[in-house]
Amino acid sequence: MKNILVTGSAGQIGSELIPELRKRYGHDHVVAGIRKTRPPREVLESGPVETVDITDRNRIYQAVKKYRIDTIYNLAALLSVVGESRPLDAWHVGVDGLLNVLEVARECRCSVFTPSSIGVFGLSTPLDDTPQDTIQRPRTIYGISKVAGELLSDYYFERYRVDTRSVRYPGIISNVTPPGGGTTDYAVEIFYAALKEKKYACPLKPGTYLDMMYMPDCIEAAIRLMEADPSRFKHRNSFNVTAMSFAPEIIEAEIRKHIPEFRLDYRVEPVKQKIAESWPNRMDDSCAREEWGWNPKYDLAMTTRDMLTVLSHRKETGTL
Ligand code: AKB
Repeated sequence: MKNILVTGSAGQIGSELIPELRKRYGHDHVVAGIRKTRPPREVLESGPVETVDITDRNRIYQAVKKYRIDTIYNLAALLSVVGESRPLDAWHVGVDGLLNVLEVARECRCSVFTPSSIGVFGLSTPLDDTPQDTIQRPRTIYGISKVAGELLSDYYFERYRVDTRSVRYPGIISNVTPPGGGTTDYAVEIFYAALKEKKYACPLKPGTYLDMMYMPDCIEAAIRLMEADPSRFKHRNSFNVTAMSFAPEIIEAEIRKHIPEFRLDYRVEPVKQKIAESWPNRMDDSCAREEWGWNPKYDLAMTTRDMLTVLSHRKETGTL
């Protein structure tokens, strides 16, 4: 039986990963590490909760000892756009924080999952069918800290045999906790706007293709990778993973199949546009498929149907 600590529990991924981990491994075996922001009620009430700020190594150490933790899902991070307005914080949490987690993991023999991102790539990377092993010269502090995180995680594996694993997530589409501060957030906001206002002002230009994934696949990727037999790994930090790639006008067309009156216009935000243009159009994730069986279930049509079903229900019950 595993004992798991999740940092960044109030975030977009943490608030949905924790309930799934608790379902699979037992409610008392999954500790939600929180900081200032409160996670959803379900996370707070369904199992143990501890205050864990990853920039404080001692707090991580105490939580790991108290709950005899053997696996850490280290989700605490600042996303790409907010990182550009707070670069020192982005580095402090993304790199100093990760180093603290890795040090505790080395001492206490924990496995560590840390999400990386499409943000690790830049304009000198091949943007179509982006290979697993390629040039990584990002221009954002978020991307730079994620590259550093990938390298540190591999270093801790090579040097100390800490079992570090990670994936390069694309934009994540979800309906529990909003992402907040990312370049790909438009692909979540568009669904709320379509239902509430029947229109949306998109911050990215038409033709801006980006990789995306629906939350159930995002969670499956993390858990499946952490459960995988490492004897098949040729890589660890980090695997390209994607489920779909689209530009704003493609998701607009998909939403209009359900809400024909929906209209998209464009109010381009230069910071987001510049970041999006430096990220892949579509990654090649064949290494993840071969080395640990990555196999996403949700394409754009299924994601759109499910998002609109869930959010429509919330609209009818007055909770949207
Ligand atoms: C962001 O847009 O910053 C994130 C990411 C792709 O890493 N969603």
